[in-house]
Amino acid sequence: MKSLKLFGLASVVALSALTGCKPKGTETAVSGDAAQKVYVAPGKYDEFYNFVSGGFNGQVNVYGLPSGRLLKVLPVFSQNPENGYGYSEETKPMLQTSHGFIPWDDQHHLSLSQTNAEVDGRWLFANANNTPRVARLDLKTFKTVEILELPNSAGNHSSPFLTENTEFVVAGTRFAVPMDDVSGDVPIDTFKENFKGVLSFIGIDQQTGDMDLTFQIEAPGINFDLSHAGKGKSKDWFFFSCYNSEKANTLLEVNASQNDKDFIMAVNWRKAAELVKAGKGRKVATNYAHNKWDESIHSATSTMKKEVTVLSVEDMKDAMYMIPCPKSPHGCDVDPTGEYIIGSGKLAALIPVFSFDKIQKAIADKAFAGEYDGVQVIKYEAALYGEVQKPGLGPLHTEFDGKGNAYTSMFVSSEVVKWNIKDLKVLDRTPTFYSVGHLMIPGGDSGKPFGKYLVAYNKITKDRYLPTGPELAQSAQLYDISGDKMQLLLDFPTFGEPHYAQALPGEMISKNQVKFFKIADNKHPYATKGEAESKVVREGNKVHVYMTSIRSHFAPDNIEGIRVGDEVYFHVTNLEQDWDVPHGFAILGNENAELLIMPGETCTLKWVPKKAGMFPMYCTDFCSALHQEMQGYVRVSPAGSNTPLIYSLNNKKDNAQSPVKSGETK
Ligand code: K7E
Ligand code: CUA
Repeated sequence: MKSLKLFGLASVVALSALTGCKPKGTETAVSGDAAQKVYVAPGKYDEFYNFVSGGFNGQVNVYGLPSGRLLKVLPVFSQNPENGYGYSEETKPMLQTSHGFIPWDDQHHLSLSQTNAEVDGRWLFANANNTPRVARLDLKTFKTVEILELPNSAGNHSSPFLTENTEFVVAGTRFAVPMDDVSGDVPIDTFKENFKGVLSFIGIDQQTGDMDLTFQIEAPGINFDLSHAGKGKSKDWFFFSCYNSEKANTLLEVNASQNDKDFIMAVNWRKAAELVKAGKGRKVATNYAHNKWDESIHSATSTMKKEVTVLSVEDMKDAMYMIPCPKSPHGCDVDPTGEYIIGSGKLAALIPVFSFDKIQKAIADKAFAGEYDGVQVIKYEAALYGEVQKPGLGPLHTEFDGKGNAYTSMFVSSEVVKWNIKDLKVLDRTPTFYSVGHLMIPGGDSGKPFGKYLVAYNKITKDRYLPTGPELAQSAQLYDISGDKMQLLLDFPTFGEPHYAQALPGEMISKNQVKFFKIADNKHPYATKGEAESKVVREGNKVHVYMTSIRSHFAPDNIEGIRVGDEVYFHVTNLEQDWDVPHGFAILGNENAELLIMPGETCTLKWVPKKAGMFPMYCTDFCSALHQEMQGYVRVSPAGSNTPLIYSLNNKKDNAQSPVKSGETK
């Protein structure tokens, strides 16, 4: 009731700001209109997929817009018991790093692949903030298919942002840290000498999407916060927001807020790539994981890489510039034309808009105001197109509607502000509930936004939902931006904490979905392509169970002769060849998670029984009317016992078709 009332109130506030009239009886009219706009009738599809960062949940979450319905949680950087990601033997290598197996991360930003600055629906890139990594998801299967660790980095925040033809994905380190080829075991107060801010440039194979850490740039030891690539005329450039130009290493809230201006750093990535091709840069010894999913074997492999090419400030002297930007900038956004670069200073009372043409002219005219650690600093006025005056308090992020308007989130004043890019006039403002962080318009950071909706991802929900203990629901809010005035349509809860998001029209990817994996193409080394092939093989204390699942039984479903201390690998192949018929697999006492095996796929659960006894196993996914019958037993005998290894399906004495079989011993 409370939230209903508040929703009504919010609408009234918005409406009265619009019309200036006294709110009376408008509540139902406004919410009725809004309800219709977000209503997606049962059985109908949403118009957009909305991919939302999972924040400290570490995953990516898929919602439908405009309904706000949760469609799926996509495991990326965290183990996911729902489908065994990070628990099954096949997926464990995806979470390998130079620090070992890392089961969690903090996921902030997403980028959809682009062709000619337009969203193309092939891949989705995601960053891991804590242990620096970039992931690629394949939008045909909605699976994480690649994770690349980033050396010489810590806090991979300014990531992943990509060029207009997905040539490069960029990743800037938030924390300046000592390089990997020198000792990091140095006094913290040697920050200014020893700490570097490294930018990573990940080359993308245009056909396969495979990532490769092509090179890095060893930049000054500043904090890189966010980034966007140019597009159109500015397509060869990346722009990074930088804070802590003071290079403080303690009490940053005070010490990194001293300078009136920090920087946007402009980097010509095409020139940098040419320098690397021409042999520039030093080889830095390091260690980083490159994890790849191979769908033909339904398995991931992890490879440790040992070296990276690093360009210096000196190498980059004609290809990297600083632009002063007030004050502790967070978001760094480029408009659809590629001409305007917007820096959102968290502590600034205005929003500076820089002109790409003016930046180029300033470089040609050498309109520099000095150097910052060897990087030329362009004069503020020489790069500035203009300032949006009195936009609100605490600007964070800006998106675009493709009609010449920009929308900036205001964290402190809890509002979205719409302004015109040409004349920099504020056109509209609407409250968010509360403390908006990122905002997103479908395609809103590409050259061709789809417009129509804007979603605000908020940091605080306070009184918007039924309370849920000390931590309240995380939340997004959907606005209609098709008219002159923004209209709040819907609140919907999200996984916490939401940061950036991307969205694209449903039909761009729905038609390309993989429905099942062909069993004939399954090259998993432990695949069992028919029940007749199912078997149990002992190799010392390792036992491999070649198991199949089909509605509604496992083969085999009775196993004896397992001993305490064995390592048992259940390699379960789902024989179904139909859309949306996964089977699950779980066994009493297993310490990892279930498996959820897609049709045609093989997944492996490792199980080490700790005591003798009877261990039931079952299918966890309600797959048919006889799903509850999809179960079996594993008998475990004490270590050293000589219970024979036998396995069976339907082992009745009168059934000659399926006799009890002896397991092989190798
Ligand atoms: Cu939440 Cu992009 Cu990590 Cu701003 S960041 S809000
Ligand atoms: Cu298979 Cu339930």
